[in-house]
Amino acid sequence: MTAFFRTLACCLALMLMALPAAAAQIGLTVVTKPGSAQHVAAEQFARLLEQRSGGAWSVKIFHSGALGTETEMLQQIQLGAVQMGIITEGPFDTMVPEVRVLSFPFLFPDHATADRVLDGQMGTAVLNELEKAGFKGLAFSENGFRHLSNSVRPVTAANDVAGLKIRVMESTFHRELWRALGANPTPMGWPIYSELQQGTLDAQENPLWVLSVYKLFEVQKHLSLTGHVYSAHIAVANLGWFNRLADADKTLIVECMREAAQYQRAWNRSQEAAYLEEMRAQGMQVVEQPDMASFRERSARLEEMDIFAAPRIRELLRGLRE
Ligand code: EAX
Repeated sequence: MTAFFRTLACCLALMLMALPAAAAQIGLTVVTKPGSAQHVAAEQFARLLEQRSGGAWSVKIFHSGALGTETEMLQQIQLGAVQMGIITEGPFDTMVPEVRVLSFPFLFPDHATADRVLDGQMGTAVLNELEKAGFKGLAFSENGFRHLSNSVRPVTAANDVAGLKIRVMESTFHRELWRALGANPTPMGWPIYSELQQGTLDAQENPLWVLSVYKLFEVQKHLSLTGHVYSAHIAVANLGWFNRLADADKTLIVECMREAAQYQRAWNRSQEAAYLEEMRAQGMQVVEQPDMASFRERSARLEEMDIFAAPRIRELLRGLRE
């Protein structure tokens, strides 16, 4: 009998040892919903990390504003209430003003240039700036080139922007950009459908996927393909949490996020033509080639403003342009 129980205990112990250790879970937050650019990157990261760690890591994605606006999400990452986030470049502005260099109008002429610069030394330099605010910068995925939509009039040149009540991201830089262009900007978090519907806002600017996923074509008649700002997403982690990880885990997390970012950029770009078709089919009036020289001229003065005065900000901007 005793021998039987001993064997049984042994078997149970072996069975327990064979079970994988409970997976360590990472909370990862994005403001937008499934099907959005942020969420596609988050899902791909989760897939890669779970696979490559053999299930030792799992990822819980908080989406659709479950943790508030992107500014609030950044605060929660700083506090360690959630470990990671994939956040649009704009809302970093108040915490790490150096990040605003990424959003300088017409900085990148095309996707290939954005990739080359962000995946190179200058991208790393910007990611390193995040550490002073308690973030580990992991990778750049993308929101995409931002275009202007509004419910008032076709915008064919910068003069047409005059007085438009436009929502901008929670960012000093984006607010100043739209002031310089002559609009009346209000910084606020995402989403903004009801404000556009009710007319408290006339305009917004975002990549085309946003018009589709959030059905903004229902409340915005006019679309101008301005592509004024290349909008990166920055994947970040709480710095203290990240630094306490084993070296192998740090490497794995960075590798999976970089790969997820590459995957997501390709995915995002492959959708653009279809989104434009959809906007036309939904009845939006599209100005395909607005007079971008007029936008460039007005936005160039931003560089002379206080928000670009700090030597490190100037240095980064110069580096990104080279
Ligand atoms: O999808 O807040 C914003 O405008 C961001 O671009 C967000 O990704 C919207």
